[in-house]
Parts: sequence; C-alpha cells; structure tokens
Amino acid sequence: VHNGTGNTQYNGQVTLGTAPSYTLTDTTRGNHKTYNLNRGSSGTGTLFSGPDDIWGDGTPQNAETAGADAHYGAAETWDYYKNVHGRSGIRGDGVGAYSRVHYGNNYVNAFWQDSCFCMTYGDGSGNVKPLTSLDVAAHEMTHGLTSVTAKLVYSGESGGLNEATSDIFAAGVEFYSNTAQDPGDYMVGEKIDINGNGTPLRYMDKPSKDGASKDAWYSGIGNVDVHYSSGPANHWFYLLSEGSGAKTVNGVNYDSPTSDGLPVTGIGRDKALQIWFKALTTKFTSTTNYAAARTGTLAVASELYGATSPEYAAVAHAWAGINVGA
Ligand code: ASN
Ligand code: ZN
Repeated sequence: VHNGTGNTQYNGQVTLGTAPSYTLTDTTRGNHKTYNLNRGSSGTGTLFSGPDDIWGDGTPQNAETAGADAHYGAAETWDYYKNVHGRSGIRGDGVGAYSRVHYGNNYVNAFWQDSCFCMTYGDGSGNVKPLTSLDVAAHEMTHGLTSVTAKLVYSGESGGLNEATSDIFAAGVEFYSNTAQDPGDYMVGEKIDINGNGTPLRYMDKPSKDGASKDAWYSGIGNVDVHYSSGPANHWFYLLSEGSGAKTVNGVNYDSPTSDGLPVTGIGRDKALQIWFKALTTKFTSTTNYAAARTGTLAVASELYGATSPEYAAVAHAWAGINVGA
C-alpha cells in the first residue's frame, strides 16, 4: 500500500493511491492509472510520474492538478462500488480502468469509451476548468458499469436511463466522498462551472431548472437528447430518496414537484441507490424503457423489502410522480 498527496482543484488536499518512485498507479484499486495527454487527443500520452509523491498544487496551471482530481475521482468511485454495492471494479473482477486528462485544447467535455475501457477529460474553457470534478468522474466511470451490465442502448428512452444511471451514481459517490470542498448534492457538475454563471449542468429535484431537461415522462420523450430524457429518472431518484416538496440537504435547498400532484414520502438515498443498482445489474436490459424500469425497480423493491413494504409503495409513488404508471 502506497499513498501520495494530491492537491486537487475541486476537493482540496486528498490521499492518492500511488506506486513507488512515483507514478499515479493505484495499486490497491486494480492498478488504476492516470495519464497526461498534454493536449493531445489520441493514445495514452504519458503516465503521471515524478520525483516526489506530491501531485498538483490546486491550480489548473500545474499539469498534475487535473491528474490528482481524476485519480481521486476514480478512487472514490471504486471505493463506493466496492464498499456500498460489493462490486470490485467496473467489471467486478478487481481490475482497474484508466483515466486520461488534458485532452485537446479548451475541450469542454469528458467521456467514457468502451474501446479503451478508459475515461477522458478536457481542460474546459480557457483550459482552466478541467472536467475532473468528482461527480463528473463518477458519471463517466458509471457509463463503464452500465456498458458491462444492462448495456442500455444510448438513444431513445434506454439512452435517458443510461444517462440517469450515471447521474444517480454520481450523486451516490459524491455523498459517499462528502468532502468539505465538495459535499454531496443532487446536482451534477456544480464545480466545473460549465455555464460560466455558477449553475450546475443538471438538477435532480426539478430537472427542468436547466432549461432543457424533462421533469416527467411523456410519449415522445425518447426523441430528446439523452442528457435531457434522463430528467424524469433523475427526478424519480430524488423523489424516492428525499420525497416531494421543499427540503434542505447538506445546506442546499431543493423543491421537488410531482407530475400528479400527489406527495411522495422518501425512503432515504441509501435504499434508493440499492434499488437502482440491483435493478441495473439484474433486471434492466439494453432496451429497457421507462415502463420497464418501473417494473424492474418494483420487482427489486419486492425482493429487498417485500411487496407490502413502505419501500415498495414509495417506489410506485415516485414513478407515479414522474407520470410513469401501471
Ligand atoms: N460527458 C458526456 C456524457 O458522459 C459525453 C457524452 O455525451 N457521452 O454523457
Ligand atoms: Zn453521460
């Protein structure tokens, strides 16, 4: 076991899994490695290495900083799946993936690729807002999980559920990590300031707050971009976790409406995450749509808590709250 110190941009000073004399190789997490593309856009660039075991200085001008954030995000996501869901690595085989940072120039995105089993991060606008925040890292790594489990097709309703799965577990990882600099919340991308005005990429309590995402299912939602058709499922997850109406969590105010106007009583985030994980890994298939996601999560709730349980009822009420009914 070997630990270095990361001075990250988004999570302050953190411990990083490293290998001796010294590289960003996390030997306790399947040898997950982090590479520097140095603004290139192909290959792996160079593995982060250096004469000391201190990585970055918290600023985007230091090339190691984004590496420290990405390495931390992969480690927290690994720990979340292992400790909360009993899954060791994306494939469940104990083998790490890898991360690439400093992709391209002013590149404002991050992505997962099945072809390399790796995730990649741009440096953001002006190359000073790398897309390496914890929730974005967890979102991208979760695309890997989805692609080796349910394999939800990345278009139509299954595409929205694929995107929502990444947002849901991004929230799960952020609440799990819960650093002072980046406490858990029901927003996605609030640290990377992609809009330039401090607003996040997505909201889960009321997804339409972003101006494009949908709050509830309707026929035809399969025709909108998967990052917006994810809205109803993100909203379902929020309702199931916290319930409808106004609520403050970790100092953030939320106000979640339901499409049917009926209240939903939340069962807590931990149970909601267990239900979605088990549905993703044992019920969902490549063509699962919203109606099938309802059926799958109800089956899981019945298995975990019983068909007459408050948890089962809450799952049904949360689906009704986003206009997915029997
Ligand atoms: N960052 C985006 C995502 O993970 C990239 C994409 O459009 N797939 O959803
Ligand atoms: Zn995504």
